[in-house]
Amino acid sequence: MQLRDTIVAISTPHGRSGIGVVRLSGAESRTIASKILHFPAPHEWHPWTAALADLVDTDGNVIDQVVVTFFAAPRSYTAEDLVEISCHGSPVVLRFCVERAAKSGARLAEPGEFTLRAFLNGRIDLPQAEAVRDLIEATTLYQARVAAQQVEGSVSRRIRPIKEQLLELIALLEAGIDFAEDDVSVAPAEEILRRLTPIEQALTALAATFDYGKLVHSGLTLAIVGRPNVGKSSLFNRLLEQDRAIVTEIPGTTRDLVSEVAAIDGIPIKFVDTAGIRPGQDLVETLGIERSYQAMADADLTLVVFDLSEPVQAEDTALLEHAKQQGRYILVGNKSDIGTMHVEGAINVSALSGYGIDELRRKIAPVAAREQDSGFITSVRHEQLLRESIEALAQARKATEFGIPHEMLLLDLYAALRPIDAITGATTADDILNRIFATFCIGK
Ligand SMILES: Nc1nc2c(ncn2[C@@H]2O[C@H](COP(=O)(O)OP(=O)(O)OP(=O)(O)O)[C@@H](O)[C@H]2O)c(=O)[nH]1
Ligand SMILES: [Mg+2]
Repeated sequence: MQLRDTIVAISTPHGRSGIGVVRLSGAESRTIASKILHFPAPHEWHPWTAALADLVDTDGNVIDQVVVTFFAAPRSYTAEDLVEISCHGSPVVLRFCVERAAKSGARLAEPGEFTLRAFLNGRIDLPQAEAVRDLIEATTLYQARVAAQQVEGSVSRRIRPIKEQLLELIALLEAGIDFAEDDVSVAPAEEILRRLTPIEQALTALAATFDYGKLVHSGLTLAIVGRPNVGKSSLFNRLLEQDRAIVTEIPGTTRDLVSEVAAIDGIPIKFVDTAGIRPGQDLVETLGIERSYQAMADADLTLVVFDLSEPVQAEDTALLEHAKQQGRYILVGNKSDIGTMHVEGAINVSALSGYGIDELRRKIAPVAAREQDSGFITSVRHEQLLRESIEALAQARKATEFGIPHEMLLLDLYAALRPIDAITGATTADDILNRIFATFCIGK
């Protein structure tokens, strides 16, 4: 990839629309734009000002009337000279505009290259670039808000002071080694441990925010299971607030998995309604039951539904045991409007009347956690790097406790620093950069 080239791409989605934007970035942006546009009067490129122009073909025929905006370096998205041409949103016009720009000296942009340039030019760091992608891909407003905070630099703001402490410790030990003859006292083990502890704690706390961050970023899959007729499909419909699954009083109504995505408090949740589980039925139902078990295995969270209007049965408890082994589950006692049974640990609801549903929703999406400060991490990449760093610090702790020479200890500390740098992009290898920006689309 040549980063000196001026690049061009359509930055709006495919298809027809009111307007479509072609973006040019690089030193030649204005020159190239001038070749494909006709301005009504001799044109001065005033930055951050919109101007009207005609997009013309090589014979001077007008193809479209466009609005052109020039963003002067470094105050542009890429921190380079950048020209945005807003055409009418016709795919043929947009493609024509890009082709003309390409023939006039621009290169077609690679996926994510606009954002990559912003990063390489130092306008944003890596977590911010990744957050731009998340912002564009957000499916709920809450996800967008979290991504927007990260675009503002919320992740780096939390990491910076931790890195600072680590650098200070490294400097302390380096000084001890470099100036061993010059009477600079070598740091005693207690001093090193005293400085290591807060670094380890801060990184561990940050890594732990991923539990919640993952939920925000990817949402979760939720399976609703239980015996036939306990009201799974009714609960499913109630949680979705739509009549999606068939409900009847006949046990064995649901035969196959039914799934639908809805957001609870901004977290996208894929609800899966399943066939009621009971032994020895016809072939179709047996196959459906197999799928129910599979859905439970695939889910991040399972709602195990009991019917409060009937005594708990052996099948109920067997299913609950199964769910416990699979991971996170919530026990739900349904039909509380007519039921009198008490089930230990269950949230009582009525899918029919809506009673208890809000409480259940709050249990599904742990809103309480969101009130924590905004600097949580949502990226698997960040989590893995934090874990690497924490491991290296644990090594450093051991080395200190065993009185291992500081040269060796420093190796561990550098090993802890590298992943932190990789998060913010201070020292990131090209292959990692390529991997990150390849997940962008062209034009971003
Ligand atoms: N009174 C009362 N009836 C309910 C409630 N929830 C469901 N029902 C009734 O229970 C019957 C079974 O409901 P479904 O939602 O089809 O039950 P299911 O668990 O999906 O059943 P299968 O798909 O056969 O496994 C229907 O007649 C519902 O109207 C509730 O909270 N209260
Ligand atoms: Mg059903």
